[in-house]
Formats: sequence, structure tokens, C-alpha cells
Amino acid sequence: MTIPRIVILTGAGISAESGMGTFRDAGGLWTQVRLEDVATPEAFARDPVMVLDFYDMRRQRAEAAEPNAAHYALARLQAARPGEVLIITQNVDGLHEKAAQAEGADPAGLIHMHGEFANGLCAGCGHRWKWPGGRMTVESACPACGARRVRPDVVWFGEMPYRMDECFAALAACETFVSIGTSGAVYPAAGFVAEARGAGARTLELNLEPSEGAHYFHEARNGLASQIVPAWVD
Ligand code: BV8
Repeated sequence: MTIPRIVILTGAGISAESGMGTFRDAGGLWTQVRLEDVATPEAFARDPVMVLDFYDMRRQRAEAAEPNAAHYALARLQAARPGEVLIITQNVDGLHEKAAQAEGADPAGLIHMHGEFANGLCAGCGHRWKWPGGRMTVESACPACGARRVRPDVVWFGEMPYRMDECFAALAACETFVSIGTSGAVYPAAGFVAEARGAGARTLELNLEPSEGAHYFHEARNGLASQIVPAWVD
């Protein structure tokens, strides 16, 4: 990918209107279950059944979910400006891909820094593959090494997010940084706006309400992503 002129960071809020739920809003996932019990390597080692069930429930919800107007608007922007727009998503729900396929956008313009529900990962040999569907259990075997240590390909707390070098290179060179549907609570993603602004980019927050990092943004528009993102794109 060429150096993108526009870098867009998305979080759970862009998928809220697709029925995916968020983490820290009222009724969010972290109000229902402790992240320490389901989203750390220690939790997986301690109780793999609980962790695998938590992700199975969310994967099934994602498989049934459809992108909303915000996902489609970003995909239209990417299709209209090939190579110029990079989406870095914290989401693992696959909704940006579904929108990109529908709008003919290049999937190379998408970085899943926290992984994807769509893949299985072997905690034994590190093999990653497209999850064929169905439940992921402690009996699931790695197609490469046969080990029964299969986990969802998502980045847990305490693990290094994916493709950070590419993310920071894009933040250092982009003209515009837009953050959509994220509370700004989780690092390193929460630090992206400061990186981009420090490198001279214009920064914009599109969110239901001001995030924890709102003070870093030159401009903010608050409202539902399905309304304010298409309004910004179009
Ligand atoms: C790492 C997995 C190092 C997949 C997730 C103290 C200070 C700084 C950092 C730390 C610290 N203590 C610990 C850390 C590090 C830690 C961290 O940041 N902890 C936080 C809690 C303080 N970070 C890490 O561990 C990261 N790794 O640092 O590694 C390292 C170095 C060397 C070697 C090895 C390791 C890894 C972080 C990734 C964790 N995995 N998810 C999954 O299960 O989904 S994080 C999880 O939170 C999700 O990925 C999610 O995307 C992410 C952020 O949440 P949001 O997306 O922002 O969602 P949230 O609900 O919070 O907010 C939603 C927003 O949308 C709200 O603002 C709301 O108003 C808005 N909204 C709602 N509805 C709408 C809307 N907006 C528009 N329209 C709507 N309709």
C-alpha cells in the first residue's frame, strides 16, 4: 500500500448499530464479564472453556451481523480513492470486510490490529487459518500440528497488537486522522491521535460522545456513526 493520506481508526462504536455491542457503554461487554476472565492469555490458560464460549457467542453474533451505513460509507471512500485511505480497526467482527466486498474496496486498505474472529490460531505452533465455522472448543485441533490448543485469533490484553510498524508509519505521514466509535481507553490505539497530530495531521473525532482523548482532536462531531460518518464521507 502507498503511504495513505487519510488514516481512520475504528472501534466498537462503529459496529454498535449493527447489533455487535460495545465494551464500555451501559450494558457493554465489560459490564457483563470481567476482561481479566476472558481477554487475557492468563484467562485462556486458566479456563479455556469460558474464554472459547465467550468468543463463540460473539463470533456467531458477528457472522449474523450486517455492516451499517458507516461501514459502507468508509468502503465507498476507499473505493473512490484507491491507496489513499487506510482503515485501522480495533474490531474483530469482520464488518469492514463485508462492506469492502460490497463496495469493491481493496481489502489491503484494512489493518486488524486486534485480530479477527474469522481466523483460528494455534497456541502451540502459531499456525493461523480461516475458521471454517462452528464452535471452537478445547477439542478443536490445529490443522497444521494437530495440537488441541486452538484459540481465537484476537489480541488479548498484554499481547502485542498486529502490524504496529505499518500503523505508526501511516500515522507519521498522513494528512488526516479520523477516529470513529472508540472510547480511547485502550493502548496503543488510544495513543494514535497524539502520534498523528504530533506529525502534523489534521485530526477529527466522530463519536457518540467525546472520548477520553477528545482534547487531542482539532475537530469533533458527536452522534450516531450511521449518520455522522456518511455525512463526513459524502
Ligand atoms: C499491549 C480483543 C504491550 C479482541 C482487545 C495502563 C496505561 C496504558 C496502557 C496500559 C495500562 N495498563 C495496561 C495497559 C495496556 C493495555 C491497555 O491499554 N489497557 C487499558 C484497559 C488501560 N493494552 C494492551 O494490553 C494491548 N497490548 O499494550 O501490549 C506489549 C508490549 C510488548 C510485548 C507484548 C505486549 C492490547 C490491547 C488489545 C486488547 N484486546 N480486544 C476482542 O475481544 O474484541 S481490546 C478491546 O477494547 C476491543 O478490541 C476494543 O476495540 C478495544 C477498545 O474499545 P472500544 O473499541 O473503544 O470500545 P468501547 O466500548 O470502549 O467504546 C465504544 C465507543 O463508541 C464509546 O466512546 C461510545 O461512546 C461510542 N459509541 C457507542 N455507540 C456508538 C458510538 N459511536 C458512534 N455511534 C454509535 N452508535
